[in-house]
Amino acid sequence: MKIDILTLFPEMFEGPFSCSILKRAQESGLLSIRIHNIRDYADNKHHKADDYPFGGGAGLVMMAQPIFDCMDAVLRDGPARRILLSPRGKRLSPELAQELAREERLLLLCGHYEGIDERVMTVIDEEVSIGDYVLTGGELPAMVLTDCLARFIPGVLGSEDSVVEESFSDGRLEYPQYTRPADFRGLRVPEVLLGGNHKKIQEWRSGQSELKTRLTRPDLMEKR
Ligand code: 4HQ
Repeated sequence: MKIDILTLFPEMFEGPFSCSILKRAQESGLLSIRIHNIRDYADNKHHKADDYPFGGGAGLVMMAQPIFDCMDAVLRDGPARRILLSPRGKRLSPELAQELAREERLLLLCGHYEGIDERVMTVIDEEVSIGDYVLTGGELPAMVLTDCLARFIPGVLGSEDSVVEESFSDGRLEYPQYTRPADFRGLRVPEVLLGGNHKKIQEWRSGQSELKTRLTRPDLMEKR
């Protein structure tokens, strides 16, 4: 899968995309991420990509021209599903992430400042939100979306971390996990996990998942 990200702050992506699973996914060719600096496409001499809003008001608005030209350049390589990260979009869910992971190519547009010239919406397919809170820009949401959907690309997770065993896949939270030592400062690992009875262990884990979910996220149980 190919993801092109359009942003005014390309440096923000350096850390999260060059570690751990996202790094490995790119190295193995399962995922290709390209970051594009919108400012590079501004046709004015100071490479200005934002301006005051018509009608007045606080803050700056991202200009249409640099975004259109950046999108044109990126889309010359072929079509992509074009997504704007925005609080007014459809809420990111495991279902949406899985659907997006099946796409050949995505273009993620990150807004900053007070907003984007509304005419950009004519070249956007859909808006996606990562939750009902306001961030300073669409960069973190683009990283969250990329991370979330990468897990659904076949081969990205090692066989040890299975996509089906994790939180939300069946509408329940994960059961508690432990590793060595069995006794840490007097805190003991539940006895059932130390014996080799796999049926008993499965039952315990399932019970814990249910208990935890009922306690902290009863809304998830409703959904099932
Ligand atoms: N933004 N989910 C970009 C968000 C947001 C969200 C606020 C997007 C600022 C400029 N995006 N604008 N929540 O808070 O996606």
